[in-house]
Amino acid sequence: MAGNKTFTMIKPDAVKAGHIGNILQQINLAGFRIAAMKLTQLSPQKAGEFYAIHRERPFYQELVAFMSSGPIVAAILEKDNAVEDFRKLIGATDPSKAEPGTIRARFAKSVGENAVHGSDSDENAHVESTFHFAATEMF
Ligand code: IDP
Ligand code: MG
Repeated sequence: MAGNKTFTMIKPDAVKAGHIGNILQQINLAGFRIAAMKLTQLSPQKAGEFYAIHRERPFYQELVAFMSSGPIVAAILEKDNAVEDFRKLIGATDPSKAEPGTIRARFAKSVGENAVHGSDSDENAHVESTFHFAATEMF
């Protein structure tokens, strides 16, 4: 059975551009409940750990530098079928290929600076949530 939680980050490009409010509104209108949320900044080391799965990819250094370049909004979102439904809501990694109306189509600048993160499995949603939040910060 599909889980009911996913993990997201509003990435530094979208925070800098002033899109926090519009992105959260779109997330809420799509039926997700905010179960945890904070404005924070990843150190290069923490960003490297978070994206360790992409260590061998050519864009890894660029990704780590970007994700630690400014504040992010980290959040846990709750809804039936959360992981899959949220991936649909954000659209393809490359915003030029994302469905019109998706968060990345509306707010992302490029394949690297693509406005939001969304977990790709229930297992990773759990790992990523506990990476960012203590039990006392989840509601
Ligand atoms: P996803 O975020 O849609 O799951 P992944 O393939 O898991 O995409 O890549 C993680 C993140 O790495 C992307 O969201 C994006 O910020 C960055 N990234 C992916 N592909 C590229 C690329 O070709 N150039 C630069 N950055 C990339
Ligand atoms: Mg991914």
